[in-house]
Amino acid sequence: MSLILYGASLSPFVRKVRTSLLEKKLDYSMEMIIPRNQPDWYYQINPLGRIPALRDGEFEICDSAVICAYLDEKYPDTPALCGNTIEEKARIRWFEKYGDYELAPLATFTVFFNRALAKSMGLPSDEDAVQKALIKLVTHFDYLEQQLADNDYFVGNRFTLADIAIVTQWVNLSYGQEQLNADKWPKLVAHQQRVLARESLQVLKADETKMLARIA
Ligand SMILES: N[C@@H](CCC(=O)N[C@@H](CS)C(=O)NCC(=O)O)C(=O)O
Repeated sequence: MSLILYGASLSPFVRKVRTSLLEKKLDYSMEMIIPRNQPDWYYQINPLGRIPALRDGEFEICDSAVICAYLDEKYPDTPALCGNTIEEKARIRWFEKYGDYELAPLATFTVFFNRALAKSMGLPSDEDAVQKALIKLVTHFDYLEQQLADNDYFVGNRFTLADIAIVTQWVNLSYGQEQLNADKWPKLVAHQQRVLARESLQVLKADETKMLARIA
């Protein structure tokens, strides 16, 4: 098996795939691709230039959601993260989409980008945009708190890609010096801590801390 993941460790989408790979105990190597500084050859793998992309032998595929679904189907003897029943699969896809398309524009592309990345790229930080994003995030925190109800995990009350897709956005939020308020969203904070305590995410945290220090 020769899995190569293309990307950079601070991307929430790359983290989603790396967490899946670690949870599945699939060996992989990582080839660094920095957003906005992609080499020309990378556009042959992903014409959009976005990270992550995955090479599995001769096969190449991009987009974190597509990659995670591929890994579940290609390696069925590893822990299933995308659900077992049709209903579970659909619910997990919903939370993944929610994380990727509702949370990411606020938590990652606005808070994380302006607070943690902009300076290292020689760009101004837009704190006004950050404040607006933090206000918009409240509705999402409320919804997700309600969706957890009394469960430990979002779908089927066991760890799935739904949990990875949501928590990966909270990681970027924390790199932008923002934390969920445990008084307002206690279930969501407990869920975040539960997920972040997993070995997979602990391993990644150690790696990401080094990268954060480099861009500080
Ligand atoms: N839907 C994509 C989103 C990937 C994405 O937006 N990646 C960002 C980094 S976090 C990127 O590569 N941006 C560079 C660009 O758009 O040129 C996925 O899940 O893989």
